[in-house]
Amino acid sequence: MKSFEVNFDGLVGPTHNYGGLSFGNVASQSNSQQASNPREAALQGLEKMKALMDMGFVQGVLAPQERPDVAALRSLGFAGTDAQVIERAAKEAMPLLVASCSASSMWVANAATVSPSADTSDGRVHFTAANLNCKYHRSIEHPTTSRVLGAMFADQQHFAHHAALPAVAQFGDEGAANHTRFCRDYGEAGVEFFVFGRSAFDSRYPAPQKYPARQTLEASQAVARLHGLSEEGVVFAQQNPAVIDQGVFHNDVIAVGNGELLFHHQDAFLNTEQMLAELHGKLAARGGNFQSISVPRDQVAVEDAVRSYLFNSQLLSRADGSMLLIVPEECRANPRVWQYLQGLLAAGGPIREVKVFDLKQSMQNGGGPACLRLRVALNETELAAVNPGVIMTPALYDTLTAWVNKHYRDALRESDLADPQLLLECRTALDELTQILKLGAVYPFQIN
Ligand code: SUG
Repeated sequence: MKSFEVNFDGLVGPTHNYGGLSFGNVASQSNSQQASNPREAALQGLEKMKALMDMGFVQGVLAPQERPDVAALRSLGFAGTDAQVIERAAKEAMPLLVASCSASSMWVANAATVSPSADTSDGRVHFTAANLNCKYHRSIEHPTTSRVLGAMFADQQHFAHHAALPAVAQFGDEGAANHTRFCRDYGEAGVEFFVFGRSAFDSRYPAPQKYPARQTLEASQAVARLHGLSEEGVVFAQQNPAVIDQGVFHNDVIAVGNGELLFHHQDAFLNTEQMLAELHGKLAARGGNFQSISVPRDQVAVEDAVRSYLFNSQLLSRADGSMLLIVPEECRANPRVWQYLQGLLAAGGPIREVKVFDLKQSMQNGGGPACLRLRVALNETELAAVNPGVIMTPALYDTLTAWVNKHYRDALRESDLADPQLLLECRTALDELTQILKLGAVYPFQIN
């Protein structure tokens, strides 16, 4: 049976703004308080989705969330009508209003961890929503994420959904941003690669000193258990704490994997040789030939990787077996990174083409091409069981583009977040979106 890796991209929500909310994420911190352009952000994302669809990849779309999250503000003690809740939060606790307005659910690599059916004990595709417990503004995403994923992958014969792990730091889970999968073919059993930043319970693992390690070993192990993965089908590895302290807040800022290939920075991991040997051995036992490309620090420094998001790229397999790398414009703007990429192409390895996309609106908050997509490997039967409303088509692209142009503002500053009109605009837009994507009622304002 044929199988595919489907990329579901997060549609940027109407409140996209630069809140400076993510300590440890250099771009988020340095662009704090700048005016954002939500319309441009959403259109840039849609352009990427369309381009991949036009290249023949199966492309999906994942809906944004209701923001401002009035229910979250109510749970923090702000009361009254919705407009009063927003007004009081703006007056008494602006940082909480900003957090409740974040469009951060666009970075759907953090929505969930996904294990394809070929890897799981019950032969279903498993999803665990990420608790995103390290940052308040992200920790409020998972209930709606679960409802949206449930509406997209509703068929229980093929899809199994797990609630987010306990919302405590010991089980900090950032979803697919710290997970990748190696396989010979998407439909065959593979090796799932979980990368953690620290251990919550075992002090033998070092931890970063300056910035938080968001993903714990214990969270990764729990997800692997929930998904029914076998010992032979998993490898756990630790991220180098020194690179977390340089702004590598997720592993997908320093490494990307696809098929049999891991593309990573020399300094990405601890115990790299041992880890590569384990990946090689386990994939070989599944009939695969693991390969890695290590980018040397004397060609691309960690700082350049963090600025350019070279590794936050999408590594895609084309029909002829060669690979394509989707990178953000910032890679072309960085002479060392761009030179490295030219050399990589000239070397004639598995990566044969580099395509550049303008994702500046998202990049300024630390979200590159890979952050914006959730990969779901599906066989033909499973793909047929996905809600067809969320699969990108030329008609859906046109409809979503018109929808963005109709509902989105082209400038948003912190002071605009207190405007009660913004809440109404967002709800009107999202109500229409659930009809376009045929999701049913998934947002708190539609349910309560
Ligand atoms: O969690 N930025 C996100 C970026 C997530 C990127 N995702 C992956 N690497 N997969 C984060 O730090 C910034 C929001 C603000 O500051 O307004 C933010 O949440």
